[in-house]
Amino acid sequence: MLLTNLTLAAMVNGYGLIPDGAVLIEDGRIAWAGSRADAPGGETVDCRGRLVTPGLIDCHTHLVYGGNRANEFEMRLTGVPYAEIAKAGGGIMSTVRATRTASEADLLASAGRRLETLLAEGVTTIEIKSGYGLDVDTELKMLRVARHLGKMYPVDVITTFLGAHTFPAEYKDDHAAYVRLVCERALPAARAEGLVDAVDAFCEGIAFSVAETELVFKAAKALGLPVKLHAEQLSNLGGAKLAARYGALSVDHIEYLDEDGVSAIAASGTVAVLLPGAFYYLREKQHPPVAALRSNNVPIAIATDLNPGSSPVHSLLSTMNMACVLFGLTPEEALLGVTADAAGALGLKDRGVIAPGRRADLAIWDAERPGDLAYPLGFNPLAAVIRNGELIRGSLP
Ligand code: DI6
Ligand code: FE
Repeated sequence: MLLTNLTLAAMVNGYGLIPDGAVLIEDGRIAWAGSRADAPGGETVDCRGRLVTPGLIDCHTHLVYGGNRANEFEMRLTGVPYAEIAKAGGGIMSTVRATRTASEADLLASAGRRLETLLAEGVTTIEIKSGYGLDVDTELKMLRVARHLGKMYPVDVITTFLGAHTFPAEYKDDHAAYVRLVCERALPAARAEGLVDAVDAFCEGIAFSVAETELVFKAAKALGLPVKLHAEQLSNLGGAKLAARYGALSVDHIEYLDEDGVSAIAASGTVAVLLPGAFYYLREKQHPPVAALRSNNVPIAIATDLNPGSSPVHSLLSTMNMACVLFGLTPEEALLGVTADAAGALGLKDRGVIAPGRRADLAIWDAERPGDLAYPLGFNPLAAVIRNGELIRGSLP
């Protein structure tokens, strides 16, 4: 299939814009991409001048969970801080209670609805974390649901084990025992069932210390799993530096990351994942060090962080807009952040750009230029999606 008459944003060295472009797809892969004038032959599909980008990648979500935390949204707006709600047994723990009692079918249904809203904006790959179980059975249940979503919906699901999300009530006076449960029981059991693609932790004053996080990383490495980290979201504990030492795929949030931390992740090739939805909902003041990330050539990804507490954001396009308005990213950086650099944050080398040999995961937009994607808020110009070389949404031409 040869797609022609399109504006191509290949996302190679920035937009990699080809105004009158064409893409040849063979066996689910991109066989060729370039100017229409140079296009090889093939069964031609006229895209009527539409914009074509790689399929979008949401590289950080907590999509699977039980319950809802609208009550905490109301509390925060009467002045109760996020960390205080967490300390009082709300926050992550209230979602843990709801997730433990939810059946796999309930979780599948609620997460499926959320997933559909993301797919309607051209998402073809999504990362989903556990972390609302905090016991062996529920962590595995969440990861099974995540894997199941990848079979039910036309999307690739990358799973991340986040047993070290917070300390469950049962272990509030024995943190060391919970860390042992995570490292010695939950993670190996999840791994044995093939449910884990990467391991994450929440390194923060209200969650895991740097030393506790390191134990989780050691357990991950012993099982041959890559790591990533929720780091320096609410304070600067030095989690990103630890993550860099373990060759982390990404460090996420990083509002409080300092120059030293930026140098460390630059040296380790770790992707910086910015989560403007959480910054927006928590009405944070501290901005991530975007200028330092740029000057150190650190790849910047952005993601929804979709979760019921700090980021009930169900739109990657809106997240791109927030990254521009709140963090000062350019629309070009925002699009790289949900394509090429989001692939990097997941350790995926086969997608995120439109180039020969990569997967033919493409989003086709009723837009004239790539800057049109980050510019509006609440407007979805998606026309069609091709995944693995097959049209799975919309119609062409
Ligand atoms: N950081 C986050 O943004 C989410 N988890 C985390 O460690 C928030 C999770 C929640 O509030 O439910
Ligand atoms: Fe998160």
